[in-house]
Amino acid sequence: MLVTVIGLGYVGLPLALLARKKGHTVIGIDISKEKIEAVSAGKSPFADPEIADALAKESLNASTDISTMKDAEVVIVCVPTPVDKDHKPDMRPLVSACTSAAEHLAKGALFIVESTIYPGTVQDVVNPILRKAGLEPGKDVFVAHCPERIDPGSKTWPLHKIPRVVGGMSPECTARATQFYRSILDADVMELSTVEAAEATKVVENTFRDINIAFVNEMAMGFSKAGIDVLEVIKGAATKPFAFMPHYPGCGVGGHCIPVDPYYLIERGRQMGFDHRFLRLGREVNQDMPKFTVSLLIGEIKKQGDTAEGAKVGLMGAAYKPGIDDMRESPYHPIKEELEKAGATIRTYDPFVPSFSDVKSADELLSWADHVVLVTGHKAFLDIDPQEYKEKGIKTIVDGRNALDKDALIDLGIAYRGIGR
Ligand code: SAJ
Repeated sequence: MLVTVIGLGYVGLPLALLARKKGHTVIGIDISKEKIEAVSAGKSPFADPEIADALAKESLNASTDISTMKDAEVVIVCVPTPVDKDHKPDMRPLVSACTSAAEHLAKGALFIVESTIYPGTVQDVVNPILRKAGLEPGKDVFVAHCPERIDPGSKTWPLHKIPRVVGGMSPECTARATQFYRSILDADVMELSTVEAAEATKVVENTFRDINIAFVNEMAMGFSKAGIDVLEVIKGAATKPFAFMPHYPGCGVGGHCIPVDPYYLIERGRQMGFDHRFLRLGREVNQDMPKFTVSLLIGEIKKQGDTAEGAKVGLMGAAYKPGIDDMRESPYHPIKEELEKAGATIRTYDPFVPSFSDVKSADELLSWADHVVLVTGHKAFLDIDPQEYKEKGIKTIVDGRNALDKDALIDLGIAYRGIGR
C-alpha cells in the first residue's frame, strides 16, 4: 500500500523502514530538514546501527513537504508528545502534525496515531481536526490508535517482533488498522474494542514501570538507613519464580516515556475529576532520587572532614540510559544542579554525549576529580578496573546505577555508596 509516516524519530523511522521492507511504498515526512537530508542521502539521523545499515542499502524517500502524502492509503503519525516544565502534556506537535495532514488526507485513507496519548485524545483532539478539514472520522477516513512500542537499540526485541494493540473509531477502522499492522509485523496484533482502550494500554504499561521503579527506589532509601543491601534483597526476591518482577533503584528515571507517560494519565484523571494520587506519589519518589544521590555524596565528603564547597566532582555519564546519547529527562540535569547549589565544581564525561562532556576520556575525568558519581551505566564505565580509581586518588564513588564492584572499591579504601547499598 502507499504509506506515509509523519515524524522520522526513534519511532517513525524504524516503522517507515519496516513497512518498506515488507513491501509497502513508503514516504517519510518530517519538519527537520537535516533529518530529511540525512535519510534521503542514506544516512541515519541518530546512533542506531540497524537503521544506518538499512539506509545505507537504500535511502528513504522522504520530504519536508506534507503534500507528498496526498495519495497515501495509510498515514501514521509518530511525533513527540512530551510534557512541559509543569509536567502538563504538550500536544502541540501532535496538533500541528494532524492539522497539516488533514489538509492532504485522501478520502478512504487509514489515519493512525502511534504517539503516546492519554485516553480521549483521538476523540477530543484528533477527530475535531479531521472534521474541520471536512473529513468525518470513521466515514471519510478510518481512524485508529496503535501505541508505539519500541525498545531503542534492543536486539532481543526488534520492531517487527513486538506485539501491538490496536483500537479504532469503529470496527471497520480497527479492522483496517489491524490488517495493516499484521502486514508488517511478525507478532500478535490485538484488536481492542475502543480507541480509548488502546490509548489507555500504552500509558498503563509505562506507568506500571514508573511506579515499580518508585517502589524499589523507596526501598533503597529505607534500606540505606538499615544498612541492608537492596540489590541483594531484590535478587533474593527475584528467586521467586512467580508474582515478582525485579526493578532496580537508581539515581533517577529518565527518557521520553517512563517519566512522562504517568503525567498523561494523571492529567486525564484530573480532567475527569479523579486524582491519581498513587501515580503522583510514584513520580515524586522518582523525582527525589537525584537529590538523594547528591545527599549520599555530601554525607561522605563530610565524613572525610571536608565540605562540598569547592569539591571536585566528576559526573560519569549524562544520557538517561546506557549505550545511547539521549538526554531527555535525564537525572544528570538535577544531579548537576544540586551539586552546583552545594558549591561543588563539576566536570562531566559521557562517551555518547560529547556536547555535555568537559573532558575527552574517563581517564581524564578521574585524574581531575576527587569524587565521582556514576549517572549512566555505560559499558565503558563498567569496564574500568577498580584499581584505577585508587591510582587516580578518587576518594568517594556514588554508584548511581549500582553497576560498579562495591566490594572491590571498599577493599581499596574508597568511600563507596550505592543507591540502597
Ligand atoms: N530505570 C530504573 N530502574 C529500572 C529500569 C529503568 O531506574 O529498573 C530507569 C533507567 O535508568 C532510565 C529510565 O528508568 O533512566 C527509563 O528506562 P527504560 O529501560 O524504561 O528505558 P526507555 O525509556 O527506553 O523505555 C523504553 C520503553 N518503551 C516504550 O515506551 C515504547 C519501555 O516501555 C520499555 O520497557 C523499555 O524501553 C525497556 O524495556 O527497555
